[in-house]
Amino acid sequence: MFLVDVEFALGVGFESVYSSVIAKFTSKSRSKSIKIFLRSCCIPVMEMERVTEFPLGPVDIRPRKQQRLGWDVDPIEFGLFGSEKIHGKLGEGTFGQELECWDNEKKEFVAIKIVRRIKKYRDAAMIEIDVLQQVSKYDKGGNRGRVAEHLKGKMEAPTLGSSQFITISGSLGSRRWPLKLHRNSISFKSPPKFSVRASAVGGDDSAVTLLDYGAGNVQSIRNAIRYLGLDIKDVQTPEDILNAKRLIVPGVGAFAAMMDVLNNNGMAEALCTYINNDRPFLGICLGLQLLFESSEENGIVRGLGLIPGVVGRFDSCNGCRVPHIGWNALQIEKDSVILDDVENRHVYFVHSYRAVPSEENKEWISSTCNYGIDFISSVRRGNVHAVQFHPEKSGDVGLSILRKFLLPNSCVTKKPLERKATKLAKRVIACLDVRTNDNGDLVVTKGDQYDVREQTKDNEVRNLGKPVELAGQYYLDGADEVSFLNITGFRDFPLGDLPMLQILKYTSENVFVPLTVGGGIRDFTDGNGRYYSSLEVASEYFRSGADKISIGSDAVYAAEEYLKTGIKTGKSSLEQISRVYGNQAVVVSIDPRRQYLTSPHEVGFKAVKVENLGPNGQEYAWYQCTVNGGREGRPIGAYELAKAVEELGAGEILLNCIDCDGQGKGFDIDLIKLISDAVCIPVIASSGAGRVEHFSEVFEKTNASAALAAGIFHRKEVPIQSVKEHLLNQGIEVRM
Ligand code: 1PR
Repeated sequence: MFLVDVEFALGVGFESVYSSVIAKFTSKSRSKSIKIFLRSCCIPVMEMERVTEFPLGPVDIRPRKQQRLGWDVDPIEFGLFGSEKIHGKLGEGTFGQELECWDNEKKEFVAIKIVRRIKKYRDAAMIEIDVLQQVSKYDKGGNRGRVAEHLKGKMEAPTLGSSQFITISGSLGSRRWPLKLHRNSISFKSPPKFSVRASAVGGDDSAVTLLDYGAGNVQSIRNAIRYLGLDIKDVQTPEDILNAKRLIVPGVGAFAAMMDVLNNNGMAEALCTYINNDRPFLGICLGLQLLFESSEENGIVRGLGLIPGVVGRFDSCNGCRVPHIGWNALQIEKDSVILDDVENRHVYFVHSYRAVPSEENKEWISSTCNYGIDFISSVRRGNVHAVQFHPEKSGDVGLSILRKFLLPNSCVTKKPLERKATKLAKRVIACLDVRTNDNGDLVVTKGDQYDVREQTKDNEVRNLGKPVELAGQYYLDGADEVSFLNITGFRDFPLGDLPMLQILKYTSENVFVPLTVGGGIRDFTDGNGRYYSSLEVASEYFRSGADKISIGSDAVYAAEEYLKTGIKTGKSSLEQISRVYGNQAVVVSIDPRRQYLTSPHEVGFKAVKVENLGPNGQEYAWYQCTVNGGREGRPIGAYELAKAVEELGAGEILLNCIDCDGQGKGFDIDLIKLISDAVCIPVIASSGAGRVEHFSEVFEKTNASAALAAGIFHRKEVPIQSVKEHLLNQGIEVRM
């Protein structure tokens, strides 16, 4: 065990690796020389791997907000976070994460674990790391092995304490990636000796093998596995599948993309062999669908063909909103060890495609669910399990399912059952509006009609708590989802806003219900001319633990353009992100303001007769969309916007109302009815909740699928459980 000083700053070429992560950090540092950490050479190995999947351009370095950001988030976390960002496949934890590192004495790579941060020291941070084991496994082939081999020959190992530069150049495929690291960067606080020991959680035998085929976000399942105390071994080759002790195939992304990856590298065949040999397997969502003969998601695409049947789309004509998002009940059809105790509880689904029961596949079916029709919610044969829902997002019920699969001998205490789940539940969502206050701290705030400043002399930003803490609390309190809205994202660039990414990352480690994040998702060109696509921004949010992203302003511009031209360009953030991550992952957040009218024909937008008359007795209103947190009204109504974004690929609508926000007088029923009747995707009612009765009112009078509140939860005026109990008493199904 030893300590390492860590410093970063500008100008040593390392920026070509770390992109905006370092940029943000370096801009905060007052230093003009970069000092790199962890015996420096650990980074290139992983960087090389990263380059093959998501090349980053030159770094964006500009001094910004130096004085405001302070040291609230320690730079080392940025540094490691940066490496994690680059090496998403190697592990997501910052602390507790394993990294490769060049052992100068042994002249070989070793795995290290970041144990804890010791303290900050001037412009540096000190961390403590543990050396776990030699990374001999990386020498055995696979991408990591090849990269490690490749670099070994070229790398001149650093001499500690020297002040020269080391230059490492490596190439992978046609790409060259030169790095320069400053040797002076590293100073050990105790003798640089590695104490080699086994991984804390056990070696490969205790690891869960995870097939991340790269088609989407699998961060949530990683977090859940780690939460249960297990290591993750990523599949690199078909042999890894065949050698797995327990294999999880999580399912996110599109069916065709997944099958392409599996077929092209021999993994489909390995999976069939593994499953036919009755080895422990758990498929989740797409991981269930791939077992069937084919899916209609992207035309007709063949699956593994192990279970008879075709995966088809839910039909929104029968009154059900598609995607099927939310907490639904299972009908257990046969004994399935992992689903013991689950029958009467809700689990979380998010999908538009499903397989249906038939004579041919009935021997596989362990449970079904109803959403307009009966569909297959889980299958089991021997040690092979697959579920259509997401256990990693199904709270403690889901964790218990995973535990039964991963740790079959562990004893799980049954939670006493209060009610029986029968159908899709209405969701209760806690929302955290987040922004930096005037001291540079990222805080949960809350506005009155979007004004988040106190009405005091200092006019400071209202501070209602710490984002990670509050989100964790709401999860424990029974929130069905948690949303973060980075409310100044429209003017700040989210990839420069690492605290927000950190918040998401830490929250997702302990919150096992869906997490949505919004704010600032748009294409962006920085001061150096470096272009970032909205897809990159969204990808970063997903990589940090988001299950869904929410788009505000940019969706308004996209809808305006679409309504003007009638052409779907495929280039808007909405279209791009939903194409890659699926529309269930894309929420559009609408911030409308009520505009009263005496006649519905006064404007060219859809108007409604309002229950509460306007200030001059007006009987009608249209709802004008705004951008930039309500600062600018746009020539488009909420109705027109909702219909347009549904066509462009939104999977859900978060429907705010500026007039009602923070007022505690109830949701805008006229608006929510208007929009929830107009679209076939789920609508989340937001703004104005003040009492439990407001929740039952919105579900009784409109077709909203979920209701979101902020102020009453932050101020602890109404507990989430009270809302749910009230809804149950009113005969409205909720998850308890
Ligand atoms: O435009 O893509 O950058 O996204 C910005 C996001 O930030 C949008 O989702 C927008 O709604 C949100 N936002 C921007 N400014 C504010 C603000 O409050 N000044 N917050 C803001 C929106 C609205 C709700 C709120 C409910 C419930 N917050 O989500 O939580 O109204 O509140 P209540 O229960 O206390 O009434 P972009």
